[in-house]
Amino acid sequence: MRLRRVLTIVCLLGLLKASAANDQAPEAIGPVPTVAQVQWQQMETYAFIHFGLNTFNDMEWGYGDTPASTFNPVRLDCEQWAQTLVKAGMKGVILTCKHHDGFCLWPSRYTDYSVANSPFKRDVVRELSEACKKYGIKFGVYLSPWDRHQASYGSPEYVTYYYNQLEELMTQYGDVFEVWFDGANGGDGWYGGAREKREINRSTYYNYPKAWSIVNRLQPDAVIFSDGGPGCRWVGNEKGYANATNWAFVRSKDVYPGYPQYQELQSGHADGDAWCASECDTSIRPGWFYHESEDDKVKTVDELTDLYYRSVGHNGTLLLNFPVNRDGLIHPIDSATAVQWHERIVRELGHNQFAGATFTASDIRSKAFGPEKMGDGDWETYWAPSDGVTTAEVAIKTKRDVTLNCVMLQEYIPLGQRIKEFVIEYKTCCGKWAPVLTSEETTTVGYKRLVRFHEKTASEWRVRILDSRACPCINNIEGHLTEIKDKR
Ligand code: FUL
Repeated sequence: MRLRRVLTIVCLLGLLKASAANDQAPEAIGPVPTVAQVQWQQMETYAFIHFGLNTFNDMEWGYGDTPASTFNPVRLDCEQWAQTLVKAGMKGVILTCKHHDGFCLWPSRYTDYSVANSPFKRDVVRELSEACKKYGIKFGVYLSPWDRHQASYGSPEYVTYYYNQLEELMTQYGDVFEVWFDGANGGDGWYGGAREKREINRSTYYNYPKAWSIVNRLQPDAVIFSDGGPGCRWVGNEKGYANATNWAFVRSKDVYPGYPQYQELQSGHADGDAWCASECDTSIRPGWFYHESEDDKVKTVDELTDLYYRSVGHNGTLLLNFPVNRDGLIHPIDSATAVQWHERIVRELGHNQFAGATFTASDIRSKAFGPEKMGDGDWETYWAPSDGVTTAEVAIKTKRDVTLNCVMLQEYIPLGQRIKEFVIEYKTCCGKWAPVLTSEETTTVGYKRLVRFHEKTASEWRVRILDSRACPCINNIEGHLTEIKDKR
């Protein structure tokens, strides 16, 4: 009798302990993002601006020998850029403060090859950074390491010059959200002033860790872009998409600016040791810089929409370039297209058909992590099953039949990227579960995964997690009907 009572007490204590443990959030599974990396990924879409001497010389990679006097954007209006970008849903903009030709859009005290010696004279970096503040978008910096103008390029002196310019940009223009370290180096390039080939060892010459320490010291919240981060990574193509399977990790010891196996970056490294989500960069036109001959080659709203699903919807961000024209303005074709594209995305993803639905999960770690957290619109709350549960399902019952061709999933990434494989199903009219079938792999999720499929109509849906690195933590599941019907 006594023994039974003791055993009962022991069991009760055990249960209490277990439920207390379940009230705790799951432990993070590394690698995990910093707060700045999470905030950066939440921006989702932001703009690139390529503008400089190339704009006036109809070039993509100027040699650095065209005179500063050719730069004269008489109608330049950075407020027009910022206002256009806001209407296009962009949360920030990164400016080519200096491209490979070495011409500086700000009056750098370290060179005379800048706006200061052009007829234009004005500081474009200042004007854009101020317009960003005025219109509420973030400001970022591109400073090309490769410089075809500087006579010292190739020697240690140039590297000091580069750091000095970086310091100027990090201290003179307010907060910077991202700094872009371009891996391009055109190994056999022809150099303007010296007219010779100068080869450097890309992985050692610039001493990137030192450059990054300058950014970290002066702009601690800035995310550093390069082929392998450390803040965010190149996606391994300039077409603006990531693979459907896309890990936010890289093997930090393997990847460096100029990494030859860059195609791997389209999916990241499942076994990576560093958090380094992908940024999908592309231009709204074929070129990065403005060319009149490309006025009729602006990407269409359909093309941009598809890219959104394959960048933001594949656990990346979209960095969309606008080649500012010789007047110093975003061309009206580009701005009209970008604004219509944004309106289209808002239309397509602005009406969640799972709003008000009932969510039921196969396992819940505790009430605080219940399945309704996926439909509450709060990004900080999420559904999580018990520790060790790596196969689980969530069923969604809508009040009436809904027609969908897209499901959005989001993981709570501060605790790491977890899901390795999933399937989306709907209940057919004869009461059987069937997969919605997509033309893409349904493997990783990450910050955001948009899965498109042929239209299906049902009131019961489910997401089955088939494999996960640890118990899944999902903070959002939405159902949508996009305009490209039956595309996939
Ligand atoms: C590349 C550069 O060579 C292009 O000119 C452009 O700036 C693009 C964004 O990155 O590496």
